[in-house]
Amino acid sequence: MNFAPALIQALRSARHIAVLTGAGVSAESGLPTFRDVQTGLWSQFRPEDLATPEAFQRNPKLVWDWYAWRRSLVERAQPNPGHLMLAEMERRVPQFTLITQNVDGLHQLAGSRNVIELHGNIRRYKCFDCQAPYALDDADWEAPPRCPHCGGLIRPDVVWFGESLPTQAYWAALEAAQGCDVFFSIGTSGRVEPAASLPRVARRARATVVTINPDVETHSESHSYAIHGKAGEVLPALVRAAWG
Ligand code: BV8
Ligand code: ZN
Repeated sequence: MNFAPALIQALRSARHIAVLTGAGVSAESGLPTFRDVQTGLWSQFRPEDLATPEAFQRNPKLVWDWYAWRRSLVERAQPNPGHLMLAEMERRVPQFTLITQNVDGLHQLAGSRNVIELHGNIRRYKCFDCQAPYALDDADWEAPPRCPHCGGLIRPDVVWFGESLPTQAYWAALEAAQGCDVFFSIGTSGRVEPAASLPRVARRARATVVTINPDVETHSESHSYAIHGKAGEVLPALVRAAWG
């Protein structure tokens, strides 16, 4: 795999690299992306219909079971070379910000340190009403437990459609997009706002923008590169080409 010399040069001279990842980065860890057809039990639902506060209030058990199923997949998943190479890239540049839409926690498991979780984390739980964090125990698999403080339903600590992003996380992501020299957008279909606008924010701030995705055709224009391929294959080659 070879890369435009100007891109390699931009990486080597970058002071601050920011990366936005989506479900595609975890695909090679065996986790289904949102675009994948929902398998089996969930084939009749769309994520947008399950990942909402209304769906949870209407049918807490259904939404709870969907997250319990996804969490069981996440707990068996291992970081893949794409995750590992992003942790390696962080060690090679003066400043590195990893902004993820994923809720699987695999970037942290791969060793990434500065991780902004825009949409929360499926391994964390909290009370729907008072937001108090809740330590799930195995007995809770069957149905959403009740909050010991207020009796509210316990839910996954993820951001649902129609819910605002954690303010701190979103501002930090905006700041990184505005201040970085190179902005990667890896494994995301770019359909969910406001995360999807971050690459445009970086472009407007004159960063070099790099997209890595099997559904783009490789092309380069000034300060904007698209690389066709899987994150787990492109990132090892790119890190090797830039930093040996
Ligand atoms: C907000 C956590 C407002 C939960 C997620 C109309 C009505 C209501 C709302 C809206 C509306 N129009 C717009 C909105 C806003 C809405 C939105 O954007 N909706 C979409 C559907 C249009 N956004 C929101 O509601 C957000 N909140 O706007 O708040 C507000 C403001 C102020 C005050 C109050 C409220 C909240 C959005 C967060 C939703 N939560 N996740 C959970 O996980 O269960 S979103 C979830 O879907 C993910 O986190 C991610 O963001 C998104 C999925 O996208 P991707 O990660 O890109 O995955 P996808 O499957 O789509 O694509 C995979 C890609 O990988 C593909 O391109 C594929 O080619 C590629 N790929 C595959 N294999 C590989 C690969 N790439 C590399 N390597 C590979 N091997
Ligand atoms: Zn509570």
